[in-house]
Amino acid sequence: MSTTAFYLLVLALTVMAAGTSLEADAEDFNYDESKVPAYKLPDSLVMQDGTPVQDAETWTTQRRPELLELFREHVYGRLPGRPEGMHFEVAEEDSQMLGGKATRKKIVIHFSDQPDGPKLTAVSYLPNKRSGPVPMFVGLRLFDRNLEYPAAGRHVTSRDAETKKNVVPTGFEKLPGEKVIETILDQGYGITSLDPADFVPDDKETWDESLIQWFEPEKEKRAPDMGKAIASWAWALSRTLDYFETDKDVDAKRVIVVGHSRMGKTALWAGAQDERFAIVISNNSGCGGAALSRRIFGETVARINTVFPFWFCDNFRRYNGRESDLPVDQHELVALVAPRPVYIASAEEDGWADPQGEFLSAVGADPVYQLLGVEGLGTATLPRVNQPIGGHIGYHLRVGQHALADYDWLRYLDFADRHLSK
Ligand code: GTR
Repeated sequence: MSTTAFYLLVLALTVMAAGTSLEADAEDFNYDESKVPAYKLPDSLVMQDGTPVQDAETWTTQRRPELLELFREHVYGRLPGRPEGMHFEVAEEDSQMLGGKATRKKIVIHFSDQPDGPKLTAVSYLPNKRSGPVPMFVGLRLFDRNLEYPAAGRHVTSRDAETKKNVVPTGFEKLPGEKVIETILDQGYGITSLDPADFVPDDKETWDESLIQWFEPEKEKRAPDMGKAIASWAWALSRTLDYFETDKDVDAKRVIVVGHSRMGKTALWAGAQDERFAIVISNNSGCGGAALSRRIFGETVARINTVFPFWFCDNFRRYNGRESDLPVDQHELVALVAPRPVYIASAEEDGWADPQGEFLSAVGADPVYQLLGVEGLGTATLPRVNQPIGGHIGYHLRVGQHALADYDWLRYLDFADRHLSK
């Protein structure tokens, strides 16, 4: 065989192998702990040039900014900051929601001074029983804002019986989600939800016909470290926090950013970058969220970049099948929240998101919390199911499937009560 023919054969085999493994069903990925490769995590407390980080000052002024840059450059991408001319409009306010218990506000966040420029609508529920500004949960798709009576976002990834494929959640299960919202309000918190469809849709076909074109209209000019969907969703959470700073009903110093699954990845990235978020909560965030990439358990970097090519920056694709070359791993994303409280939650039957890998990220972030003088997770042993643990790093492994369930919400309320004086 000639050299050219040999290379063509190798190329064809590689393409075929990639095609089969990446489009294969989730079942074909590794769920066997004994098959997790040996790996060495980057040390959060060592600078890229090898200098050890021995005090809080070095962490805050050197290592933290260095890690943020690495995540921007290699994983989530960069976006501009707060835009000039941004302004807010309370488009609707109804104080008779949920049987008179809640006020709903629809807030239009205009990203420019042009009335028909890019914008999004945030929907907030505030408890009417309040004596001052309330602490606020905020996230994307936390409830269906089109319903009169909001159902908390409980989207469950289900499995199609015939094709055996995971069905990507698009809607909300109208389960007792209302109850959760009522409980949140009864405990004195507000809740705000954004819809990605407003500004960068969670859709492979249309994501680009959006705010992305406002960030950089010319495709050819888009750098491989330009932020895409997850970066834009996180950006929008920070813009919503800009709004909270102007709302007298909201305590902008007690805002809790929370998200499930892809929006859990987003909550972590938003909270890592924007230190104004008081608490960060990642629910079943998995690959590109809390789960360690190097474990290659469940969803992999190659798979996520292939099926969702619009979530992370293009540079992240360099690590398809080369997780160990990443200059960071996800425990360092959790560590970027320190010393603020962070909660990582997993579900027992959610192998795709690698519960053990999510737990190990929390363990891996612990030394940074200790360096900063607060109690982090405090253990390296995976707790039993439904056994919340931790100090400023909270963790639980819930029984059941991939979902943002009532059990999770109740733990987040406990955690917020513990860490935010009301
Ligand atoms: C899956 C994806 C996961 C997770 C999940 C979800 O299809 O592979 O990374 O984000 O969707 O958002 O529910």
